[in-house]
Amino acid sequence: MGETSAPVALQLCPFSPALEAALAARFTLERWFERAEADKASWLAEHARDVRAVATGGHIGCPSALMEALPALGIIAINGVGFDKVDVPLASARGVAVTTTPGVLTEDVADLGVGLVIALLRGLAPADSFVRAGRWLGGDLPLARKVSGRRFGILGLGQIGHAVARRLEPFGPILYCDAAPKPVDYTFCANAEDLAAACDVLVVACAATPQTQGLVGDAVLRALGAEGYLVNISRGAVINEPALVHAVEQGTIAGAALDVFAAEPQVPGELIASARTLLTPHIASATVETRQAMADTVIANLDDFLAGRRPRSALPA
Ligand code: 8YV
Repeated sequence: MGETSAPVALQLCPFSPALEAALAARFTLERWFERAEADKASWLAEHARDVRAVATGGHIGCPSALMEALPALGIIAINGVGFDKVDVPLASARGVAVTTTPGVLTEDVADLGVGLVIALLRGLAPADSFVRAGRWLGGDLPLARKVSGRRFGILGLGQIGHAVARRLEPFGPILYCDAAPKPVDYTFCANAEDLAAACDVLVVACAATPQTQGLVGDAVLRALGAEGYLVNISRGAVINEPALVHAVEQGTIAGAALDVFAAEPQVPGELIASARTLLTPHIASATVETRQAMADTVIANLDDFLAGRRPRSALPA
């Protein structure tokens, strides 16, 4: 593909070297996230009509104003499964396909969910710090809490929630909440509050939608209670963060393990300061193997688009 004839793609966030190389082999790539804010309008004035594709992360999506500024845009290829940061109806109305990477990251996200459950209750992060700081020489670490035998509540029994549930089955009973009961042997709870009241560890695995925005707020945290733990591998938006800050500061829940945050990479100082929290920087799909599989899916979708086919994992219009 000749450099001058390659269609233009906007890259909205950093990707793995392999994905960046594959994108660069197909497109004239504009590294939008590196362009100074002050330069963006003039760049668009000159190049907007040449942009055919946007490549982005699930956590970034595509601002609607940017979508609307790109008259020849044909595809928004998300390197992830979350599409909460893209106005899909707007994209459809503009004839823009929105693609994700379904299936390939389910196992990793579920693995991390279970890892966070165990790490939170068993205090793995403080235990590691304890040894490294030489404090073992001065005595034993305070006791942690048992994982086996707990009741696990899965908020959102989609593909990822299901994979978390399957992994947690050997540890204890599984309860879940979703829009409607599913054909599974787990205990259905009609709403998030009932689920939180009935479980010991609440794992948030639902998509971020207008319906789930702030779903885990004061009432759900109160229902989870002072012996209850919260794990979030979904989106920060599903949790009312000020309510969570209050709950961990007051000890009205026992602890929280969080991979996602409302305004990430900004993390509230109170959550960082708390001994009740375990914090990870949105790493649920961040393994070499899965990021390669995600990259392959992104590229397959873009190749479909460039060949004039409907991209294989386009969201329903
Ligand atoms: C990624 C994600 O961290 O799939 C998603 O929606 O949030 C994650 O897998 C992100 O999309 C990487 O670009």
